[in-house]
Amino acid sequence: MRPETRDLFEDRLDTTVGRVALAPGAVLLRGHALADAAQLVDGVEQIVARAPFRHLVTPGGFRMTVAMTNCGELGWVSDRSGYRYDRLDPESGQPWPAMPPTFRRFAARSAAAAGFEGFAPDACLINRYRPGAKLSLHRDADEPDGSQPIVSVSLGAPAIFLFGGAKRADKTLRVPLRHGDVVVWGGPSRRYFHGILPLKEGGSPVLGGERINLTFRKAA
Ligand code: MD3
Ligand code: FE
Repeated sequence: MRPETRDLFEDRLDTTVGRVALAPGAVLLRGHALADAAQLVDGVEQIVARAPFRHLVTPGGFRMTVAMTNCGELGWVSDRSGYRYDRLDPESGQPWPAMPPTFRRFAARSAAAAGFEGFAPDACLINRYRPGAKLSLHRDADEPDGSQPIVSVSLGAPAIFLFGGAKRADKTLRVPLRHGDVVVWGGPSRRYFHGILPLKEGGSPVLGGERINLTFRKAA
């Protein structure tokens, strides 16, 4: 890429509205959730009342700095025995809270805006970042159908998203994700390595300096 082209691309990554193609099948929709943000945050509060945020333990025995919960028929969990989707919240033994219809509609609308018609998620993983929390480079590979996209919504404090490639060692692009940003990950990028850098203190007063990320998935 010629240097001036790269600059143009990096400027585009920093815009406040509009659409940026990040990779084959990956589309960033800047500010696409702004009109729905209050409803999404309300929904998260209701879910968290029944399925509180918790710091899961990885199979390697590390406690994650990100706190997680889920809604929908399936929830993503991790413990010493491995990662999996489960119908029950292991903390309560009860099914995960239902996915609010507003969440479903929002996810389907976002996927359609990126060219994926008929997206019907059955799982929504909710991640909470407080200052210092991060998500190490990983791949989302626990969903059986890789042709189904993932829709992610960022709320609250901004974070730097690391977007790699098909191999762990591939160079990573740094993409700032802010309140109201939506990314649809489909096609080859669905299996790319990605992560979140440690959240900064005082990033934004929205949500008291916390960052919430919702990822809508088809996990069955
Ligand atoms: C790229 N969450 O929950 S969202 C995750 O901000 C996760 O909490 C991050 O990675 C967060 O698994 C990043 C963006 C994201 C989500 C899923 C992806 C990017 C992705 C799946 C494939 C490729
Ligand atoms: Fe991920």
